[in-house]
Amino acid sequence: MGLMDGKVAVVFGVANHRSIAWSIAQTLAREGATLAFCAQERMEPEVRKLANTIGSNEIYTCDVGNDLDVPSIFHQLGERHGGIDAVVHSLAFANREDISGKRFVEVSRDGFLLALDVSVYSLAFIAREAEPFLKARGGGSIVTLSYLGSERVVPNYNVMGVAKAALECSVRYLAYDLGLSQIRVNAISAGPQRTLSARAISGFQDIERIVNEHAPLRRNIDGMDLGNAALYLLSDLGKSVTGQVLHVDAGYSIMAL
Ligand code: 1JT
Repeated sequence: MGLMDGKVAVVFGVANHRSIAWSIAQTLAREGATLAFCAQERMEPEVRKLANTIGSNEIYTCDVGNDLDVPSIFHQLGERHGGIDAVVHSLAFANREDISGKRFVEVSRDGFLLALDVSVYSLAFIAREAEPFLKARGGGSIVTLSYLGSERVVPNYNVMGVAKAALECSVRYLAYDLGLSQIRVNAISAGPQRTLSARAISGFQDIERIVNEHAPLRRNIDGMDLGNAALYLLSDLGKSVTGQVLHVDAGYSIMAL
C-alpha cells in the first residue's frame, strides 16, 4: 500500500536525472501515484526517457511563459483523469549574468522581470489553472521549491533571492485563496543540490562546502530527502499543513555562523 495510491500527480521542472523534480517524481511513483510530466519542448526526449523508467508515458510540452499552454495541459489532464491530486512546481530561471559576478544593484528591468515571471508568476498561474481540477477531487496539494537566498544574502544568488522571497510569500497568499477549495500550498527550502542550473553558477561549490562543515548534521542533503519531504506535503500525511516553507537543509538555516 502506497501513500499516493490512486492519486494523479503533475510535475513541472524535470530537465534531467539530477533535477529535484525528478527525485520527487520517483518518490511519488514508488508510493503508487500516476505521474504526468510537463516539460519544455527541447527537454521532451530526455523527460520521456526518464518517465518511461517509472512506467509513465504522459508528457505534455509546455512553456510556462505561454498563456495558452498551461490551461491546455490542465484541460487535457482533466479529460484523461477526471481531476488531479498533486502538483509539483520546480521551475526557476534567471539570466546567467544576473546570478554570477554582477552586483544585484546592477540588475536590469528585463532581467528582474524575467526571473520573477518564470520563477514566481508561474506558480500563481499554474495554481489558478489547476484549482478546478484539484477541487474536482475534493482538494489537493501543491509544492514548490525555494532556497535560503530568499531569507539571507547568499552572494551571487542576487535576483533569484528576491524571486524566492516573492515565491515564498506567494505560497502564503495562494494557501489562503485555495484553502477554500481544500487545496494546500507549501514550499520546500532545499539545501544546495548539484542540478544542471546550480552547477552553472560560480561559487556553488563553496556553498556546498560551507553547508557540509557548518550545518548541524555536518552534511548536505540528497534528492531522496527532497522526495520524502515532498511526499509528506503532497500526501495525506500533511493534510493540515499549508502555507509553510519547510527547510530540508540538514539544519543549515538555523545557524548564524
Ligand atoms: C536557479 C539557478 C535557481 C540556481 C539555483 C536556483 N535555486 C537554487 N539554485 C542553486 C544556487 C544558485 C546560486 C547560489 C546558490 C545556489 C540557476 C538557473 C536559474 C534558476 O549562489 C551562489 C547562484
